[in-house]
Amino acid sequence: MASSTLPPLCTIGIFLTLTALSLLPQHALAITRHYELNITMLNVTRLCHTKSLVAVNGQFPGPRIVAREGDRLLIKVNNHVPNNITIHWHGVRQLRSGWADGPAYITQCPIQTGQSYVYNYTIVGQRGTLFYHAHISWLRATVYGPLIILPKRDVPYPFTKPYKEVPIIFGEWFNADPEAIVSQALQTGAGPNVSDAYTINGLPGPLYNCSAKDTFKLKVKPGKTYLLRFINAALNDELFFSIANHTLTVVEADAIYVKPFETDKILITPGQTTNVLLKTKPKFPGATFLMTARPYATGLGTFDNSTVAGILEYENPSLHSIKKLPLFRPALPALNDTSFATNFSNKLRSLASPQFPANVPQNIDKHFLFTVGLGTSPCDQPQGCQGPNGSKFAASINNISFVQPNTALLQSHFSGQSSGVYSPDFPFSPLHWFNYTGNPPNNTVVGNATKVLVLPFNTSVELVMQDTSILGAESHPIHLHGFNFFVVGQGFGNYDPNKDPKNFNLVDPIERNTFGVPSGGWVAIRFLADNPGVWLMHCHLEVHTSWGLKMAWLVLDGKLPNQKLLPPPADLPKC
Ligand SMILES: *[C@@H]1O[C@H](CO)[C@@H](O)[C@H](O)[C@H]1NC(C)=O
Ligand SMILES: *[C@@H]1O[C@H](CO)[C@@H](O)[C@H](O)[C@H]1NC(C)=O
Ligand SMILES: *[C@@H]1O[C@H](CO)[C@@H](O)[C@H](O)[C@H]1NC(C)=O
Ligand SMILES: *[C@@H]1O[C@H](CO)[C@@H](O)[C@H](O)[C@H]1NC(C)=O
Ligand SMILES: *[C@@H]1O[C@H](CO)[C@@H](O)[C@H](O)[C@H]1NC(C)=O
Ligand SMILES: *[C@@H]1O[C@H](CO)[C@@H](O)[C@H](O)[C@H]1NC(C)=O
Ligand SMILES: *[C@@H]1O[C@H](CO)[C@@H](O)[C@H](O)[C@H]1NC(C)=O
Ligand SMILES: *[C@@H]1O[C@H](CO)[C@@H](O)[C@H](O)[C@H]1NC(C)=O
Ligand SMILES: *[C@@H]1O[C@H](CO)[C@@H](O)[C@H](O)[C@H]1NC(C)=O
Ligand SMILES: *[C@@H]1O[C@H](CO)[C@@H](O)[C@H](O)[C@H]1NC(C)=O
Ligand SMILES: *[C@@H]1O[C@H](CO)[C@@H](O)[C@H](O)[C@H]1NC(C)=O
Ligand SMILES: *[C@@H]1O[C@H](CO)[C@@H](O)[C@H](O)[C@H]1NC(C)=O
Ligand SMILES: [Cu+2]
Repeated sequence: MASSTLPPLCTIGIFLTLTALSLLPQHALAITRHYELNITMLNVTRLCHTKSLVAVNGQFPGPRIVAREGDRLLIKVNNHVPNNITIHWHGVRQLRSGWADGPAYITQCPIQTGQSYVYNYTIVGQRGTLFYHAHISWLRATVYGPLIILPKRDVPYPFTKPYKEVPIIFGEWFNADPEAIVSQALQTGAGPNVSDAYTINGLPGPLYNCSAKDTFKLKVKPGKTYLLRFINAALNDELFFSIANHTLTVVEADAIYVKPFETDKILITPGQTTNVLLKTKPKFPGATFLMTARPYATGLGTFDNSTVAGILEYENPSLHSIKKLPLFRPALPALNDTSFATNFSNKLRSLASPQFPANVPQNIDKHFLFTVGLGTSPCDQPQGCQGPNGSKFAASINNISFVQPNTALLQSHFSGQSSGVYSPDFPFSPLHWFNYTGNPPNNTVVGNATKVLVLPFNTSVELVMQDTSILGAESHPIHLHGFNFFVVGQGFGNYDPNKDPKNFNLVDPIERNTFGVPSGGWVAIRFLADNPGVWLMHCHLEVHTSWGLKMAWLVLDGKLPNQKLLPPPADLPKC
């Protein structure tokens, strides 16, 4: 019954139950949506390489999950692969339901082979495009899929009603096993092997060898408005994207409506989502246009600089009368075009309407300054290491490279057994000042620890994240679990606490869950710590996360009953 009212998005393995029908007004029907995700091995061939990869329900990318704002989701994950697994619902606020967030050893122990776990959470105050992905080691390379939150029934979009909605999810294809790649890199200390292709909905497209048949095609009718729901699920690369001869209107980012603006290119970092309207031309029977994506890369390391392409194809009403039109290819910014990145991110503003206000914290309780960047750790291999000067690559926040514990932080916190698991003394600011974006210090060795930063319930936080030039300045797309944040300011060089706050936008800054710390610069964000639990914050370039560019916030319970973390579900996996 309820599923028939969804737009024509396919809903796989879903059945619905209505709860508390009599208690709620018609527009606020609380629906529980059940999904089952079987994690299984799947043989997939791309670029003439066949490999067995970890997939969801025999699909690659994984199936779509669709819900409406206000719905409860009960998603049973069954692990049928040799690897440990967890799933993260990227961007979902998880109000008081931190047990369902998913990062391994932060909010839960992994679901081990043969085990199951039901992720149980409600979508509160969010609508738009998000995604789910594995949150353990590099399994998210192949375990990911769209998570689409429709507005409440009878609540329209604040933009033209689209004729059709199409998720477009970017990924990275490795001919080798990504788990072997990360484990080799962490052992040798070198940068990990780069991917062999980028993908659109799992398909590399015609610009790669042996790949033309694996091309994403978007078939459109002329004169219609399409809502394209972009998701960057790539492991290690920010991406530029464009469709030849077409303009896109950006309307949403990270499931937050934005002031619409037109552009012919977008930039999307791993962990970000962007909804755009594509208005097709009035008539172009049989015409085809390429859509392409390739990286925005700022670091010194090597990266996959290849280009994924898909095809926008106008349907052909009279196949016989039209001769084949040429295929147009879009122009993308240079691989290192930081000024495009800056201009693009400056265009993103919250809609900030009465219905969708931007609740920017105005009075700040706590100010923090975190450096984010690369570094080294000493070689621990008898045969030597292949990182900088024979050391190993590392990465850190405030010079602390996060050490993954053997048990989940949230469980240790909840049970009052944190001793020996984590310490609550993550530094508020760098312990030593240096010219963060100037000549790097000679000593690049990072410290390592499992530390959390403790926040009382409802603390309003301003955090400045400062890139460093150690081993090269680099853009770091930082993702915060459990919250959205407002991006109130950004700039290049070192943050100046006396001058820069004057220019902060406290009116309509973009609100999102992932934002790139500019290469060689800083970003200031604000959020209200109104969600008790342990919340990971990390670079969404998986290589940097693996090197330790992550930390966790511990938000304490509030005094009122509805300000407390709920108890863990009975089936929460054990370590
Ligand atoms: C998951 O696997 C179980 C047991 O193999 C099967 O009964 C169920 O239909 C599968 N669910 C989906 C959504 O594929
Ligand atoms: C994948 O291919 C291998 C080798 O061809 C085969 O042994 C295996 O059964 C296949 N696995 C699946 C899940 O189809
Ligand atoms: C899901 O979580 C809610 C809130 O904690 C709880 O009331 C409900 O019983 C849970 N449902 C299942 C199936 O565990
Ligand atoms: C990484 O690349 C190197 C050089 O091409 C190769 O020797 C090595 O086997 C690759 N590692 C993995 C895990 O595929
Ligand atoms: C594609 O194949 C050709 C011929 O085998 C080769 O020269 C070229 O380097 C390949 N290109 C890529 C991107 O692998
Ligand atoms: C597409 O754009 C190219 C380059 O700007 C232009 O030469 C061509 O005429 C355009 N084609 C169409 C069908 O608009
Ligand atoms: C991509 O990288 C390869 C290998 O590092 C290099 O040879 C090639 O010139 C690069 N291509 C572009 C377009 O930058
Ligand atoms: C970008 O790369 C080009 C060469 O590919 C180089 O000439 C230019 O200086 C680079 N720009 C920046 C800002 O690094
Ligand atoms: C930091 O380094 C930059 C680049 O070398 C330099 O321009 C700047 O003056 C330095 N700042 C301070 C405070 O030393
Ligand atoms: C770094 O090393 C160089 C040469 O080895 C030395 O001249 C310089 O003073 C050192 N800088 C610092 C900050 O220690
Ligand atoms: C952590 O730091 C200690 C020194 O405090 C060092 O011995 C150890 O190798 C480091 N571990 C890692 C994983 O970097
Ligand atoms: C899976 O996780 C458990 C609990 O943390 C751990 O003991 C085990 O070694 C892990 N297994 C694999 C294959 O990583
Ligand atoms: Cu990073």
